[in-house]
Amino acid sequence: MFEYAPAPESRSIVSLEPTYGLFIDGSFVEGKGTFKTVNPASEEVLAEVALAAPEDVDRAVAAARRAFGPWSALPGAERAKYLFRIARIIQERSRELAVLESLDNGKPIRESRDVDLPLVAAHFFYYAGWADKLAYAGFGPDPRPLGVAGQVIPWNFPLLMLAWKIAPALAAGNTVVLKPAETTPLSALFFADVCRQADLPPGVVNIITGAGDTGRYLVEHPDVAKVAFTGSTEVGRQIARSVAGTGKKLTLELGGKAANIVFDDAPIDQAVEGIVNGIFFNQGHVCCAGSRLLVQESVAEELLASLKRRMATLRVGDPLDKNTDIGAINSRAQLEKITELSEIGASEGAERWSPPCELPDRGFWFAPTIFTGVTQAHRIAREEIFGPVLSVLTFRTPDEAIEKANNTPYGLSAGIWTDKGSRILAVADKLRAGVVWANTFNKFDPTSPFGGYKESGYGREGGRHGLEAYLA
Ligand code: TXE
Repeated sequence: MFEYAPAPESRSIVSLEPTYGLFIDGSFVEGKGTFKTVNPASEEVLAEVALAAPEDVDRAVAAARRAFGPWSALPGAERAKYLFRIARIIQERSRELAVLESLDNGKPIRESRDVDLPLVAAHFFYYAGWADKLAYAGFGPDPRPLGVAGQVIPWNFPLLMLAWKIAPALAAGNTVVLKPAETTPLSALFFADVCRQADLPPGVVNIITGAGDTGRYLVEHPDVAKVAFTGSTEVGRQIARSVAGTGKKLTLELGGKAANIVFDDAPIDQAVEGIVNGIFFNQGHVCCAGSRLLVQESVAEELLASLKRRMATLRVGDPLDKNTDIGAINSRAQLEKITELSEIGASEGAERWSPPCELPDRGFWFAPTIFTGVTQAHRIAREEIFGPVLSVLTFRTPDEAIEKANNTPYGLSAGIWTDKGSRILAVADKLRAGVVWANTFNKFDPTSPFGGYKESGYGREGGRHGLEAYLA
């Protein structure tokens, strides 16, 4: 009998150096210190990476400042050429970058290859198309770039978050200093190499690696004109405070606790796929994850039975195996946070269920988990877990669903599953969420603005709105 057993995507496609420097003014340079980045699926050290000290950040910001004059003076069509070139090189190197992303982050190769990388290239193509049209697009008669953008990104979609931030910044004529997260610095450094390959003028993009202190120094730097941050609400608050009164333009994309609402007329099989995608995609390390399932009482039993059957088919394991559905948790710290909140959920009386699954001995892993019998008082219904853990609540009427969905300090995204188009419009209108998906979930496109209300932050990334954040 023929057995289909494809080999894991080879990591040999990625050639890693033992050490990586900071990318400043078009060259890799040493920093004051170093730190290690590990593969979360094996805990092996992938590389040693420079830790940027304040004087390194100063150098990077100074390089970006020098580059700003000539870069912003280029005709938009010329800037577009660089962005198109970057987009094409990303496409050419997409297998290498996808494997790298899965090694450093732990996400399944199927996702990095089929979701992250195509979207990264799409963002550069999309914003390349804008670079020569800014004057005619209603941004005002003379839209101007802001200057040096200081950008700090998280570890859940390292290269995609970089693309969301760098592509519009460059299209609008700004220069950039970007700091990736300390657990996933590698793809940003490979992106620096892409910039060199594209002959991007030195200083237009600078990548500094380091932890929170490096990020804080960057966003507080007086020569940074624009701050863009994606990460925890707590750090977002600190940044908002430090930027207040400085005249810097700020966008924040923070946490979420999205409601995925299933009405009794929804196609159940389709809804189950959407629920699985909503919470288990990228190990649930997704700010807009559908982490609260609100299901109408009359179909709850049927839906949960079907969801459990589907969850039993999910494969947890080697991120480089094309059959893997759920990869490694990005870090020990994140695993501890997920474990702690899951224990709290059980101790507060919710019922925990996971399918039987064997987890590897080494590395950071968490089985797909659902909690039923959750009430709004439970911490797992209120706090962002940022892992493969779903909290299930029920409702009887659409009004109750809306009330529960909005009962959160966050407001990033939501999902609606129903057969009635009129209900989609009526409910979506009342949900206080930046993105509402109907009969689908976690769909992204460079043309669509993305961002939140309330503690999920402010400002929009993507689409035309994403450019406004980088224009005076
Ligand atoms: O986030 P941090 P962490 C949520 C999620 C997760 C929790 C903690 O719930 O469990 O946050 O994750 C840099 N000034 N999200 O600790 O610390 C840091 O180096 C400037 C949701 O990883 O916010 C990294 O590059 N920068 C989120 C980035 O901020 C600072 C994605 C994010 O790290 C800084 C990630 C400071 N004072 C976590 N302190 C989402 N919205 O998708 C840290 N950093």
